[in-house]
Amino acid sequence: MNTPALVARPASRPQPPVHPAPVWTVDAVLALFELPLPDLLFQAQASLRAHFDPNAVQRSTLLSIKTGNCSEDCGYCSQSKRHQTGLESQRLLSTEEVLAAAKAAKEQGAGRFCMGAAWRGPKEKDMAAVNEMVRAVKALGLETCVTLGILKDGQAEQLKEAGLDYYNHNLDTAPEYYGDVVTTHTYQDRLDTLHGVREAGLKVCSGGIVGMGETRQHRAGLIAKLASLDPPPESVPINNLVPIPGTPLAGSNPVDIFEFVRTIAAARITMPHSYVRLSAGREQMSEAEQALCFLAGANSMFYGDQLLTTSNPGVERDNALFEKLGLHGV
Ligand code: SAM
Ligand code: DTB
Ligand code: SF4
Repeated sequence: MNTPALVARPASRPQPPVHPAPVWTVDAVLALFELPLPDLLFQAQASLRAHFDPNAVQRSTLLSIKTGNCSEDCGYCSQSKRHQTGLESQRLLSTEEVLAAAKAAKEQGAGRFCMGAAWRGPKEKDMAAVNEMVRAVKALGLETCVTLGILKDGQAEQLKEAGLDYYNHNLDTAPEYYGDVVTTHTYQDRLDTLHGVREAGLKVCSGGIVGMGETRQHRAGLIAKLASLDPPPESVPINNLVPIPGTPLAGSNPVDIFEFVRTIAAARITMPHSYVRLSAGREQMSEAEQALCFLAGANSMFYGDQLLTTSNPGVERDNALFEKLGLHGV
């Protein structure tokens, strides 16, 4: 019998997995939405279990580092200066203020700290302060994420250099519905920023909002667009619209919970390697509704009592929910 010779392998660095994006058409995603709910949930669970620990939930804590007085007219947003929402504006926080919040988030168990600014995009003079915040938060051993709006050439590279892990920039809805929600920038502006973020070597966090008066076709269009980014975003936040009095979308009909769950499941199935985040809107959901979202493949959430300008279930409530469901946070 021949004994196989032991061959020394050349030392090689582990390579990041390459997941070429299959092209998801809107019709193919619509077909998922139209499945009977048990079939859809079964597919979503199978996909989750093939790639992730199905009982682990990634937890990110949000902080608004610059609040309100935004030039843009996004119809859902409390922070646009064009909407009378009564929100109090707040200049850019200091690094010390940000660091105190990040330390508290870490102590509570968050794995990632996300800093959001109500800007169309950062001015060059803002970048030094934001870079300093990223460096300081990263040094705590937390993953870092920022959402600053549309980036100009070179800004994503600066953030990468400062130690940023993720850039959040949502497509928010289907391309053909975006103009009904926002008129001060375009869908193409959003895609261009996502492209620049990728080119700079950052991880992408991009998702959208459900419940803005869009149709099922639009929801499928959003998911198809996200899934067809090459590669797809590593993190996909699915927000349920938080209606803000004074915004144009305040009176939107709330979307049926099963339709929201279907959107999560469609994201899970079409982006099997991504974290799908059950994002804004949990405050308005029952525990059973949130549990359905986890069954549909959500494996990430915002953790902490505050989103950007609205509230989120506090850590005690979330810890109790995890205990009841047998989930663990990461
Ligand atoms: N100004 C930056 C931008 O627009 O990209 C970053 C902050 S912006 C508030 C980040 C995201 O929060 C939006 O793209 C949207 O998906 C989400 N969002 C804002 N207001 C919301 C609301 N009322 N309900 C649900 N999601 C909301
Ligand atoms: C995302 O998709 N949702 C977060 C985060 N990315 C920046 C923001 C939710 C905001 C909800 C409304 C508010 O608190 O102002
Ligand atoms: Fe400004 Fe962002 Fe709100 Fe739009 S979503 S108004 S860009 S803060």
